[in-house]
Amino acid sequence: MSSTKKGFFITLEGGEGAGKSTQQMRMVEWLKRHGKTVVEAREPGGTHVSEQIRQLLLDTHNDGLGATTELLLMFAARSQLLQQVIRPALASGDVVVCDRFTDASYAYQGGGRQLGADAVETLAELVHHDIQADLTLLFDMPVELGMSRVAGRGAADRIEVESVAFFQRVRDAYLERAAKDPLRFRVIDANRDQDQVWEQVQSILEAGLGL
Ligand code: Z5A
Repeated sequence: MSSTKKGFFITLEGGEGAGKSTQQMRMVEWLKRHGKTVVEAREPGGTHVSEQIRQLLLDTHNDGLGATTELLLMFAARSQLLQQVIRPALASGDVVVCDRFTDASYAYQGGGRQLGADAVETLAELVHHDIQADLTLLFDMPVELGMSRVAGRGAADRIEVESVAFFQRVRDAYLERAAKDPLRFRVIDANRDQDQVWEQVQSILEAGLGL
């Protein structure tokens, strides 16, 4: 944890349909019951400006958006979220729970779009050299299974329409990052029922926060 903050920063990562939002709801409720002040966020999004950038990013009409433009927009949304939400909350000692953060840029833009890790690292250094997640839960499952979970929920957005090969690169990039930083990452087998996944999440939180 950086010396400039007192709070605790938890991020949730994984492919689509991995169950992040489902587990985030349980986490937040559980943390509050344990007396924590919790600030929730999601990426891209979480502020007025960042939600507008999210719309740009996910709109299927923007099919000509270049990979580098996409990466820059992810970091523009992130920079605003850090300024308005994450930095103040951590400075106040809160627990911040964020559905995706910079690891998603390494996975989707670095891996999926094949921009590579160096481009992402350069922007991460610029935007939040002083802030890193304290704990990252990576919800991992086979790509096709995740896609089948979300298949019935309406029109796919601009990123969801990507190929299985794209999402396989995303998964590989996530697992590679997790292997390089085992102290921060916990890889969770997301291909189990919600209660089994939650049981593991809960024990990770207990250990991570000393509860
Ligand atoms: N993106 C990026 O490219 N670069 C970046 O830097 C960042 C993001 C920050 C954001 O979309 C997109 O932006 C995302 C990555 C990209 N694109 N994709 N693809 P989002 O936030 O709207 O989408 P998402 O993060 O992929 O969310 P999701 O698809 O909703 O997945 P989820 O939150 O992990 O899953 P869920 O909503 O909790 O569950 C999905 C369904 O499965 C739902 O019906 C649940 O009831 C069900 N579910 C959940 N858990 C289970 C279990 N255990 N068993 C069975 N069914 C389950």
